[in-house]
Amino acid sequence: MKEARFISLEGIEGSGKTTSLQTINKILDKQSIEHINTREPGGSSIGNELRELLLNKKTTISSEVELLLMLADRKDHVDKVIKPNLNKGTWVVTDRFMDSTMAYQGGGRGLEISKIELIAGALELPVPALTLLFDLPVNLAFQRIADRENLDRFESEPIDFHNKIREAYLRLAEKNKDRIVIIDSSKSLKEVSAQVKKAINQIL
Ligand code: Z5A
Repeated sequence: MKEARFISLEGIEGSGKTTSLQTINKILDKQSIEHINTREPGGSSIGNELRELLLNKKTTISSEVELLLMLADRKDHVDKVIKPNLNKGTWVVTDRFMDSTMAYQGGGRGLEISKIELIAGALELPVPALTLLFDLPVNLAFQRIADRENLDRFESEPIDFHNKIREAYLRLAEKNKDRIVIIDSSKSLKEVSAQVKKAINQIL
């Protein structure tokens, strides 16, 4: 049995993570690799309740409380879903993980990165073997999701917030070249799928 791998998908809103999950699933299925798809926030049962709270536009919380709720969601997700699956040999592909917190609560909300690292450091979180960062200009991502109704608490933030998040992601990629692969998500679906295949094949 191949050692189970932990893969995370990251990027700004509408960057194409969910779309590329299908490509990844096909590659893993072809190799008969057992895997699960999960997401944050909301990957565990209490996580679903936290997700509702975090995405609800009526929720008014400070950036610090938002950070703590994201980390609470992550700890429960890791303990109940991610670690048990990796331990039994099942690969885990998660739509968002720790880099989202660094980019959104750090880059977007402006919380100090060292403080985020200090709190998260106490939680014994696994580090993904591979992170695919779906990168594209914010205006293109927003054009792609323009027909969405009822924007959530993050989607309703101004464009500048999302630009800061994109920049924070690119800084993370620069610092973690061993793990983060940038996917140029501004390209066609076919071209994006080819980039994803290349990255996944490298860890097979
Ligand atoms: N958040 C946080 O602040 N801190 C944290 O620690 C964590 C999360 C874990 C969760 O939102 C929010 O929580 C998120 C950050 C915050 N909010 N924001 N902003 P979510 O899970 O509801 O939303 P999301 O993760 O951003 O998903 P999304 O908006 O659905 O985006 P996506 O999955 O990356 O994109 P997609 O649905 O695959 O694609 C979007 C559209 O583009 C779709 O119509 C596709 O058909 C189309 N598409 C995709 N690729 C292409 C290409 N290549 N060409 C043309 N069209 C394309």
